[in-house]
Amino acid sequence: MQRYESAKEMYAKIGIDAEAALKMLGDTTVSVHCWQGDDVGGFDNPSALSGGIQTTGNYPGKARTPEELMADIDKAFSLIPGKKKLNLHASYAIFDGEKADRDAIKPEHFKKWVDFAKERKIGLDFNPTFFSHPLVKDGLTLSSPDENIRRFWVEHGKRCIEISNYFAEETGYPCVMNIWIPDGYKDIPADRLSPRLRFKKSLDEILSVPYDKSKVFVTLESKVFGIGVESYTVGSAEFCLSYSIQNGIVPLMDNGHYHPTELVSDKIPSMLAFSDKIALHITRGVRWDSDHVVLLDDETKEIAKEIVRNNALDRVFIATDYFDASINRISAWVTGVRSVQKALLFALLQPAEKMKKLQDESNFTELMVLSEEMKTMPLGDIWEEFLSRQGIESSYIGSIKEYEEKVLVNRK
Ligand code: RNT
Ligand code: ZN
Repeated sequence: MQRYESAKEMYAKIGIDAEAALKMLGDTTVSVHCWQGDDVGGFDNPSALSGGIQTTGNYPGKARTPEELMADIDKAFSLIPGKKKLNLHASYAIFDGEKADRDAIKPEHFKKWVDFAKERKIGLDFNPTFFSHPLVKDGLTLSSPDENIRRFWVEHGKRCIEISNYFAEETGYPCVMNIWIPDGYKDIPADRLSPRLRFKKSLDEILSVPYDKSKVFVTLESKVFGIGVESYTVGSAEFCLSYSIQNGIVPLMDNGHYHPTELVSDKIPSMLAFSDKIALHITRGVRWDSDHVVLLDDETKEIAKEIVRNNALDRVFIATDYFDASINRISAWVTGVRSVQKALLFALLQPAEKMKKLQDESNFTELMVLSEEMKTMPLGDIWEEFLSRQGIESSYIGSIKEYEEKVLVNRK
């Protein structure tokens, strides 16, 4: 308390209202991906993870059933402050009786997730799963030249829009439905345009399903390459941005999806100039799209700054997307989501207006000095206050170890 009061005063001296920052952070929702809990496994079929993404590591305690995954999410959520949503993939359908293939999944296969969300008063986001399935033919789904394959996946997309609508109706929270396809080629293709035109046609067909656009936000995620898909990706940045803008859906950027020197933080304001809403998958790529756990690092802070200083907290759908199987998975969730929130708090505690003014006055000397001074301000004390007001302990390793010993180690 004392530390908070003194930190608050320090911020007040440079014109920053820490209370207002805490309020804004408390009102910001982070959509937490369910797939950290089981290494992107899902429950709908035994196919290995495909699509050019990979989890590495074999830390004990991976969730094997919906019940285990739900328990783990509860554990993680109890250690994560602030507003949360749960982000599901279609592959997490729960079949009680007969299984339905991806082109035939229905809302009822997600009823248990809806019950889970309702009990916890949280919203649900959704993702069609265009990977880890035998009908991914030659690495292609919505862009496949095989009409049967393409149609199967279009049908999957349509079913997912219906499920997203159901999520929004039932939970009372809007649902963000993200389309990402792994389609691409390992080596230099002979034809780069036709697959993209087929993808475009498939998206048009999926989006022809009627849905409530005030409740379901369809996003389209771009990428530069995946493992085994090094030379060409159908859903490139230019393709996805252009399609989104032209068709009134929401562009989504994952900060692991570009060349290592390209920064999503710099892309955010460009997208905000053209799109009312944008969406993010916050991750940490180490040399490639490795999906390491998000940390409070420079790019995460820079992403947060671009959201906050452009007054865009209500225009950006913030989600996490990473999967590390080499460490305790609950800890991975907590560390990653808390890092996003800390970065947002860091951004909320910046004298943004003053800094903009310095830039406009070409006073780059003072801008640099002030930016550096901000880095050693007592952010941690404000963060601790955020946690303590919600009754969440700052240090979570003890709680996670206890859960590991009691629950996770028994999963053999
Ligand atoms: C893959 C994309 C995609 C997936 C999830 C599981 O590179 O980032 O968002 O990680 O859909
Ligand atoms: Zn992603």
